[in-house]
Amino acid sequence: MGTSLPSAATASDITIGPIRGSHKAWVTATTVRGEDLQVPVRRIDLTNGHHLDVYDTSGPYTAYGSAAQVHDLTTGLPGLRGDWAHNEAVPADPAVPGSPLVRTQLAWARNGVITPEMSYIAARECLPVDLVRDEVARGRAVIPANHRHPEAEPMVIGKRFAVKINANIGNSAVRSSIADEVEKMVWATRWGADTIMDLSTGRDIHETREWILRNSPVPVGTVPIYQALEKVDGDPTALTWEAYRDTVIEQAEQGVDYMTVHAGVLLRYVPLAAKRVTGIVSRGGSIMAAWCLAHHTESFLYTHFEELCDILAAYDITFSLGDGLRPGSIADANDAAQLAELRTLGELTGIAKARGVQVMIEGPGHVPMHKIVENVRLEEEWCDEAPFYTLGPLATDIAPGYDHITSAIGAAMIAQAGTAMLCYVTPKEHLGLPDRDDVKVGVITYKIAAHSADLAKGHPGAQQRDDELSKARFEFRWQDQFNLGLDPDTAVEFHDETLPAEPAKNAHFCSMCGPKFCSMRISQDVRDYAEAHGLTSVEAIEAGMAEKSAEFAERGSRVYLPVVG
Ligand code: IRN
Ligand code: FE2
Repeated sequence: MGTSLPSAATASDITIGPIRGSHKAWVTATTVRGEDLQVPVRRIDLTNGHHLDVYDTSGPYTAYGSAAQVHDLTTGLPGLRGDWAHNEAVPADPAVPGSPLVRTQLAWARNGVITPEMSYIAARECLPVDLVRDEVARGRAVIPANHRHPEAEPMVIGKRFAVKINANIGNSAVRSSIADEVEKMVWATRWGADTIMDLSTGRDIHETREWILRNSPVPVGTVPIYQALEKVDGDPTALTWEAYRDTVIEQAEQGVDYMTVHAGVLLRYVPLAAKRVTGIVSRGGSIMAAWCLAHHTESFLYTHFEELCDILAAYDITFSLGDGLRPGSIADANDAAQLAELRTLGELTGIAKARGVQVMIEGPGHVPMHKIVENVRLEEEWCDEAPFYTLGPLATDIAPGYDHITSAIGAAMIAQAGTAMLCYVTPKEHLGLPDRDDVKVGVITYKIAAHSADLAKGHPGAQQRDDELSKARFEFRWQDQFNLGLDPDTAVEFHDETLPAEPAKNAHFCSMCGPKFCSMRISQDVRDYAEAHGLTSVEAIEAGMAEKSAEFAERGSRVYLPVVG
C-alpha cells in the first residue's frame, strides 16, 4: 500500500523488546459475524504468581525478542484490518431522507451496525460493545481509522472511555531524519501514546509520513495545511483551496486517520486576536489568519467545508477541528476570539456529522484552573458533545522547562471534566524540539494525567492497577511495585541509586526512612502483633503502646539514652 520506502532505517534503530516485568499477550474478541480478533494487552507478571493485564498501545515492537525479528520496516506492519470484511455503504444519517451513502464508523453506528473495530475496542476497554456503538452513533466518541491504514489497532476517543493521549512527533528543517521519526513513533507508543501526530515540515515530508504510517500500530494524525504551505514555498498568501485539497487527498491516500483543520478561523475573528497578550499562537491558525487578511476573503477551509467533508468521508478520516485561535497565555484564556471560534466549530460539527464524518474538537492551550471546566461545558453545549481534544492546557505560564508539568495539571482537570484526549506537552515546549527523552517524559506525564482522570471518573478497571501497586508496595514486593508502574526502568534506577544490592529488592524497608522508621513496616508489625495476640489493629496499637511505655519507664523515662560501650 502506498509508495515504497527507501531502506535508510534498519530494525536496529528501533527500540524493541518487552517493557520490564511484562510481556505482550493477546485476548480474544469475537465479532458479530463470529470471527476471532486478537486484542493486545501488556501482561504484568507479578512475583506472587498473579498477573495484571493493562491497555497496550505498543504494537508488535514489545513482542519482538531481538532486532532480527522485527518486521521489515520497508514493507511495514502486517495490515491487521486488511482482511476484516468491510461493511457496505449506508446512509450517513438514516434519520434524514436522501442522506449520502458512506462507509464510516459514524454511519455504521447510526445504522445499528457493529463493526469489527467496535468489537476490538470493546475488548480493549473492557466495556460492552453496545456502549461503543451508541457513543459513536451519538457522535460522542470517534474511531479514527482510515480505510487505508489497516496497520492501526482500532481505538476509541470519547468521554465514556479511557482518556487517551496523543504524542506529537515530526521533524523540522533543522534536525531529525526519517529513521529518527519512526523511532520516536515506536518510542512514544511504547510508553503509552494512543495516537501520534506527524507534524513534519521541510523536506521528505511525504516519505517520512509513509514510513510512520506503514509502521505505526496507532492512528496517525496530521495538519495538512503545513504540507500545503510547503508546496507554495512557505508563503501563506499563495495558498489556494486546490493546493490544500490535493494535499488532503495525498495524505488521505497514504492512510492518515485524522486531520487537524483550522476551519473556524474566520476573517471577522482575526481582529479579536489583535489586542491579545500573545496574539495567535496556533501555527495553522496564523497561516489561515494571514491568508484571510491578505485576500480579505473568508477562509477557503470554511467556504469549501462541505467538499472537504466528502473527501474525508470517502476514507473515514476523522476531523480534528483545530483551535486556531486558542489562547497562548493565561491572560488570553476564554476570551472573545477563542469562544467565537468554538461556536463556529460547533456549526461545522453539524455539517460534518450530517455527511457521516466523525468529528472531534481541539481545545486550549493556556488556561488557569478556575477557567478550565467552563471550556468543557461550552464545548459540549456548542459542539453537540463531540469528543474534546485539548493541548494541556497549561495552568500557569511561569515555568518554561517544566511545561509538561504546568500542562499536566490543566490536562488532569480538563480530562476529569470530560475531555476525551490530551495532546502531550514536553519539557521542551516553548524552548525547542523534543528529543527521545523528552518524548518519554511527555508521554509518561500525560499518562499520569489521563489515568488520574480515569480514576476520578470511575472508569471500570482503572483502580485495579493502583490497588495492585499499593499492595505490592505495602508487602515489600519491590519488583512488582516497579513493574506495575508506568515507567519501571526509572523506578528501578531510582531505587538502585541508594540500595543497589539485590537483597534490597526484598527488604522490608526502603532508603527513604531506613530500616527503623518505615511506616509501612511498622503498620505491618502492628497487624502481625494483632494477629498473634488476637486483637484488632486499634487494640494492638493500644496494647503495643502500653508495652512500649512500660519499657520506657523501666529504662528511666529518658528520651536520650546514654551511648553504651
Ligand atoms: C490539540 C489541541 N489543540 C491543539 N492541538 C494540537 O496542536 C493539534 O492536534 C496539533 O498536534 C497541533 C496543531 O498545532 P497548531 O497548528 O494549531 O499550532
Ligand atoms: Fe504555549
